[in-house]
Amino acid sequence: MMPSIPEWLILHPEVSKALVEDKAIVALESTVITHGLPRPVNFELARQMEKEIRQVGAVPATTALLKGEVRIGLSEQDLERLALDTDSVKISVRDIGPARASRSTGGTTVAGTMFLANTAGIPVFATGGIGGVHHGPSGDISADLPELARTPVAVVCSGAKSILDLPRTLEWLETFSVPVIGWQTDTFPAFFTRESGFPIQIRVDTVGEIAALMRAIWETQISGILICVPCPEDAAIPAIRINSALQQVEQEALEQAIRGKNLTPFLLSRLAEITEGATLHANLALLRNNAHIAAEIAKAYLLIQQDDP
Ligand code: PSU
Ligand code: MN
Repeated sequence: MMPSIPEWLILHPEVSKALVEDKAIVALESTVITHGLPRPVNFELARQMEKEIRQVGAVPATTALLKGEVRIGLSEQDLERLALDTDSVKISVRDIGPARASRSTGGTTVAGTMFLANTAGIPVFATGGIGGVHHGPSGDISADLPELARTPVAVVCSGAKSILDLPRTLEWLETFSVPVIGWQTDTFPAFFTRESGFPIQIRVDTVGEIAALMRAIWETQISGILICVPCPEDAAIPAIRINSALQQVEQEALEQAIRGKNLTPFLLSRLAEITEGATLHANLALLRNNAHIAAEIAKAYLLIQQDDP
């Protein structure tokens, strides 16, 4: 069912058609493109994620702001422009209005994308890692968390990097009643590493189970649902290999007083430099895999709605 779309939200024709025809759609964020990955790998990855989704028979809907226009679904040309633009900004929910006013181009974060996907009536969204509670005394908590607490979109991710305080992040999600689901896992994945050792609430093993869970949850509460998919085994990095690099980049951020919205991009890019690209391979593999699984979830969720409305 097509919700009523506000006039400021510009849907790609393929996405509006999919909404009208009740086809499976997967929303994709774009901060990972503009600030999470180096150029030109970022463009290649963005295309590959869209391709994974199409191969499953769903429609990709990458969200971004282009010269102040709020877009859901980008043409390949738009995607390329966004990926190669060196002036693009990082857009969370509170940045959407100001970015419209200043006609900025930028990538939307998990929070920004959830908000826009929900406005368009798209319930499934794929990404790499979510923001969370940072280590140390900064008090930095990503706007991804409160968005997960209030916006009914299922976010398929590989947990969060251990540049974040994972136990505190999980506590936050519990306090604000966000269901956390493990895809074939009993612990929260730590992005490059498959197992963080921190237990999560529910484990599921099939997309059918996830679809049923999403429905049961959304019948009783309005919130996001976090679906955690570990990095594919052949690309994952053992915790022991990644931890010293993580400690080093955190120390650098502290010394250089990097804060606020610059913190996550700084940590990500330094991490890739220090590990000489070793992290990049895992990053790309998990993003593609999450896009694929999200597309299957979107299809299963649509089926369950149609079979038993
Ligand atoms: N974590 C990653 N890669 C990313 C991000 C997080 O491993 O690209 C991006 C996501 O878009 C996420 C955002 O929503 O960073 C969180 O930024 P902040 O902590 O400033 O809210
Ligand atoms: Mn932050």
